[in-house]
Amino acid sequence: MAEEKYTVSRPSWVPEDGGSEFACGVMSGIEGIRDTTVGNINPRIKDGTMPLKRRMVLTEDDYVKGVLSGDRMTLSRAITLVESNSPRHFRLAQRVLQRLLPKTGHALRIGITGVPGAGKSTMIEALGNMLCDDGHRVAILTVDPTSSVTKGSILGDKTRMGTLSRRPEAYIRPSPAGGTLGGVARKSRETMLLCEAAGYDIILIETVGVGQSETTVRSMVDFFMLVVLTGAGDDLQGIKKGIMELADAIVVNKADGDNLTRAKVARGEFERMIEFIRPATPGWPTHAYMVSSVKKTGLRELWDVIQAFRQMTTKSGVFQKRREGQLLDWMRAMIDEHLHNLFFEDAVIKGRLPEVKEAILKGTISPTQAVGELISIFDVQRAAARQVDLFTNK
Ligand SMILES: Nc1nc2c(ncn2[C@@H]2O[C@H](COP(=O)(O)OP(=O)(O)OP(=O)(O)O)[C@@H](O)[C@H]2O)c(=O)[nH]1
Ligand SMILES: [Mg+2]
Repeated sequence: MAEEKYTVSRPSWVPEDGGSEFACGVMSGIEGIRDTTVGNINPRIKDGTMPLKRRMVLTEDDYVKGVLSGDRMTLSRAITLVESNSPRHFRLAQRVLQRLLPKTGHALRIGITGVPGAGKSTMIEALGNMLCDDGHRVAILTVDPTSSVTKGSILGDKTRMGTLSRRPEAYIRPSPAGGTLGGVARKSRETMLLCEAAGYDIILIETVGVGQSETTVRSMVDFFMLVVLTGAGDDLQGIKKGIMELADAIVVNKADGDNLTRAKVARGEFERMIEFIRPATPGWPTHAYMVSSVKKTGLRELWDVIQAFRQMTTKSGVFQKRREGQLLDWMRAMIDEHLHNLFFEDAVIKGRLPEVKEAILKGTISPTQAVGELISIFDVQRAAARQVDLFTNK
């Protein structure tokens, strides 16, 4: 019975034959641990004179040194810190990031999107292994605003990337759970910076083609590829022109076995379609390529394309210019989100909003008038708050 209470269950994504490299375990809670007679619990814990030992708290220095030395455990904890919604963690995370910033930016950032089942994870597994063999250190992140702790296909990716997740040169981190797309985007960007500071020189970011997540990932990577399937045909697999406009490469996956001929046809079709689309990167012609992630063909060629892209855009200055633009866009997006939250979380605005909405629907006030009124209420509120700050010397 005593042993039963200490059972450690492994998370569902750990492969069946996974060894000790999957250090993570979930321990079931023990009811009434302080007065339990189970096992050899320190009597001082039992009588409450010694507090239960918590996980060692890391200081700002611990985080910085640990991440810079490439320690995976500290990197994971730093990412958890960045993902935390607590204001105290947020402040500490920002101080850590500030100190790590000079060590970031050297990695090549690659985004991968495509419909569910297109083979993104399988491709990342194959490409990632190849790059690790070449001597690179590869971090794999996923951006999936729909995922949460209990649902979301991405959680299964550690299993799908079974061999890669065991390699010391690779680091896989699933999407931060839940939250707004803006929140997920900030956390993913900062996670990317942490991985760079930890010495990963290639960042692969997978995102499912839902909502705005492709645009978000495009805004944080240097090279963006769209993974497609054969049989594009007339319906274009529901691929919107907008997504094709974001892509630096279109990769027809599953070009193997019976599918090879269809893949060739699809590649030709995509090539023809691209001609009518504005390239995502100035001076870089987007093309369609064929790959089999299972047979591992076409991956070397794809990597050569990515290398050529880096060389060409670095030479033309487009690479640096895009990164600068991304930083400024990020700042603007965060200001937008901050102001948005400030407004909608204001108690007075919250109180007034229902009646204003009702008045708009009744037609007694126009949306423009309503906005004018709400903004002036908000302005007065802010001014009053500043006055209070002034008097209390805050
Ligand atoms: N024949 C063949 N099958 C493949 C290839 N790549 C992926 N698959 C299969 O396609 C299925 C989906 O692959 P995933 O890698 O999970 O696809 P995904 O795009 O990551 O899917 P989501 O994460 O759910 O959006 C799996 O059963 C893979 O084995 C390939 O190159 N050839
Ligand atoms: Mg996947």
